[in-house]
Amino acid sequence: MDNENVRKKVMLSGIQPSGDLHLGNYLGAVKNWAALPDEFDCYYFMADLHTLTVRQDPKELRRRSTAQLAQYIACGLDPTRNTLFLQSHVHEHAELGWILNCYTMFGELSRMTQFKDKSAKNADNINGGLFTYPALMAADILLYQADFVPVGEDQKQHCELTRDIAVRFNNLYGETFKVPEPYIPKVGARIMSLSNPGSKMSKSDPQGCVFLMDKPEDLARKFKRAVTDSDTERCVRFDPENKPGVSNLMNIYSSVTGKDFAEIEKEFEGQGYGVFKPAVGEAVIEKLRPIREEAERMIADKAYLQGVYTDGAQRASAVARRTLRKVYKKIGLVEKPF
Ligand code: ATP
Ligand code: LTN
Repeated sequence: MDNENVRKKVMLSGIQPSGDLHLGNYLGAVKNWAALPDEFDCYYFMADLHTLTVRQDPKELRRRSTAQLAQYIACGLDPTRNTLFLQSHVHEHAELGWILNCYTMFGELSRMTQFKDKSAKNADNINGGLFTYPALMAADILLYQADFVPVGEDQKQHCELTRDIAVRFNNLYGETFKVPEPYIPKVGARIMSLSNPGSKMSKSDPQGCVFLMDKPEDLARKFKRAVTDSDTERCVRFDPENKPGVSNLMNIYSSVTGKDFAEIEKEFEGQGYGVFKPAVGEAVIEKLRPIREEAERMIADKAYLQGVYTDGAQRASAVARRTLRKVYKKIGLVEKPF
């Protein structure tokens, strides 16, 4: 099976550089991606075109796009073993995105819950891109003939639509696209907000969110202030239903130390939250320290990052170009002679 000629299955995912990466992105996504290149041919990108569906500060978007690349690498995505690139650098995404818009139904797009949520949050800017976003996401995936798409729960609906678009196109024009499957990693960490354990950790809630680039003193403060539960028991026990705050902290502690819940309960037996919370903070600080330091070094080395994203875009483009050419031909566009 080690035969070089056997095509590895393709894995592809992206994160929007609409905020800095946080512990949820790391434990729920990027950390798991780092283990995959032995088995899969992996493509990971900064979904900068998607980010434009919500108004951005141009300077911040530019900063975050390359900072996110640095963080991907610092989290363990080796650029020699994974194809890492900026979505906007591979123009085939926008081109196939347009084509697939013409194979995606208004009714389908209207049913997307993310569109409904984001429209409610950005009532003054419900633009066309926000509505047709899933067609661009389908293009991202189908260009690389991806077998698997690692995503969280909230993106499953978009993955389903991608499959429907691929099948529709294949039925009309013959086998063109690989029909991808969502890939839910075995260790699926769902990290909740430190300030509100009822909702997932998200960049839109900075108080309850642990950013990978947070300074140790900020991390310590966030964990000290983490909301725990108002039950009278006040012991460290895993019980997501009745003790969501403590259980979330245990989940975080377990993910960064590798200890299981029974070990953690034993370790903190007889001790209150006043000991447990700073201990979780300390473990996270130590886990994130080398990641932050390495990312900072790379962010200061613009030439290095530029080399990585140039190489990544060239490799990605070579694959994307092949699919796009096939699509153009199938739908009746005249082949470009140059
Ligand atoms: P938003 O605030 O816009 O909802 P987000 O911070 O939740 O964004 P996404 O860009 O939607 O982050 O997520 C990128 C990836 O990180 C996805 O694969 C998602 O499943 C994962 N992820 C995001 N938040 C968490 C979380 N709290 N726990 C586990 N995984 C997460
Ligand atoms: N929609 C995703 C980001 C994203 C993506 C993709 C994920 C854009 N294109 C292709 C997987 C595959 C999000 O908002 N998290």
